[in-house]
Amino acid sequence: MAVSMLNKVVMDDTTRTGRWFFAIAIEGPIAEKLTELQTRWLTTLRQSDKVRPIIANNLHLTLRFLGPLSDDELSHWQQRSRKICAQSFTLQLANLGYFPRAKTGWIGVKPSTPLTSLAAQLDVSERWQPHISLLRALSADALPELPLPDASWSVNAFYLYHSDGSGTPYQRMQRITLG
Ligand code: 2AM
Repeated sequence: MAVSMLNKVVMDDTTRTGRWFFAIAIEGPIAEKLTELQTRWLTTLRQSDKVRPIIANNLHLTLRFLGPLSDDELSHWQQRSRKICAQSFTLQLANLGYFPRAKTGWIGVKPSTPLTSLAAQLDVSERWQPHISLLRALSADALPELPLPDASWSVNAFYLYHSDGSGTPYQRMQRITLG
């Protein structure tokens, strides 16, 4: 099993495969609201059996996708994350959206300068669009008109995640606390 210690992640056979990414975890009341929204969204679909809701434990907002990493690359990103300089900030849920190529339905967040600045410190691409994925394998002609949760929450940390690609809960390997 991979080991997550204070600020040290040790690669093992599990983590030499799979993907790594930095993300903000979505938990507690916000995760509950989004699970309800997933359920409401599913009821609007004709072929809901093919659609895969993201499990509550995996709800997150990706800051920077890293993909598979070598030991040296992991060490590089851990060093980078230790140098992040950012204060806690508030995020607010916004609109629904859809990525046709990824066949993913998501909910966005209201524009946030602290969020953009945090992502910039992780060298996100210009095309980065902050979102929380909710439904995979979704074929959407149009987005449903659903009552959206009016929710805001405080972001005090983000995580270095590892995914083995199987859809089981992502592992949080390192917590990076914001000031
Ligand atoms: P998402 O943020 O849109 O949900 C782990 O695979 C996470 O990294 C997923 O949540 C995924 O999408 C995000 N991600 C971003 N870019 C990716 C890519 N090119 N390939 C796979 N996952 C990617």
